[in-house]
Amino acid sequence: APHPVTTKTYASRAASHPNSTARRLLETMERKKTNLCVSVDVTKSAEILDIVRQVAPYVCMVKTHIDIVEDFTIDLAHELRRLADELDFVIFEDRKFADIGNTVELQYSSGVHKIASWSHLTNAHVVPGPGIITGLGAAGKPLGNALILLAEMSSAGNLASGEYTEKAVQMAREAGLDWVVGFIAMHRVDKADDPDFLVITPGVGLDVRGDGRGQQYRTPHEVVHDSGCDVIIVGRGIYKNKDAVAAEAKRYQEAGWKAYEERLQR
Ligand code: 5BU
Repeated sequence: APHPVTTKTYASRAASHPNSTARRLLETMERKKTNLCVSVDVTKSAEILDIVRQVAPYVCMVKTHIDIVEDFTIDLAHELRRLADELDFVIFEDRKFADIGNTVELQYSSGVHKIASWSHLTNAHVVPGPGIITGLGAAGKPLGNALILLAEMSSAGNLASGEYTEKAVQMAREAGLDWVVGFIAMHRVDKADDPDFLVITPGVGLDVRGDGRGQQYRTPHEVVHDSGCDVIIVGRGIYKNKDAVAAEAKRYQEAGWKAYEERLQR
């Protein structure tokens, strides 16, 4: 049976959310009628900013891998943050932290990237145990940021399943919704009486089922309607064809929103 939360609107979920980043995300989704997050996995600052400007009308969130940028300066991060306010989206740095609490706090707040200062949302593996959540929280909570945990992955043969996934959900419950707001997962991993977690889902494509390197794609309908996920993450499906970036973003926005509206009818 579908999780009860899947029939609630994004707006109603925003209204009662204790975390300001999750609230902003859910409000943005409702206002712009989009559950699309574009993953901008290109290596030049100018190209990142160009794609972000093109997709902005169709997204609730932009996802980065800041460590792939060859000409990174902190100006890029500041410009992304400025665009997030001007063009109305949330920033998700897909950092996948995976170390002890003390180290991840430093990796999150310091170094050249200073992720906590500009990325509203980031994510962490649960393999180190709950210390990773408190370590990141020391840097991110005072800034109003949010954290999601990797409960599942999209790639073939990954080990995040079964008991591992259940333990990730248990760790989120214990952390509190004011900091850990949900999961990277392929389906609703939470239970009916859980807090209102967000399920954010990569591995989304309308045209192909894989990339030959382990990625596995499902359609927005499979992800949002059938599996009850909240946000679809699309990378190459949108930015690969340089002449159709805005058109592809619109296509995924429409497909994702239609799947959400159909889910509300269940
Ligand atoms: P794609 O081009 O749509 O395949 O990109 C997917 C993005 O999502 C890419 O940045 C990955 O690093 C990211 N991702 C993923 O594909 N699967 C996962 O389980 C997680 C992240 Br977590």
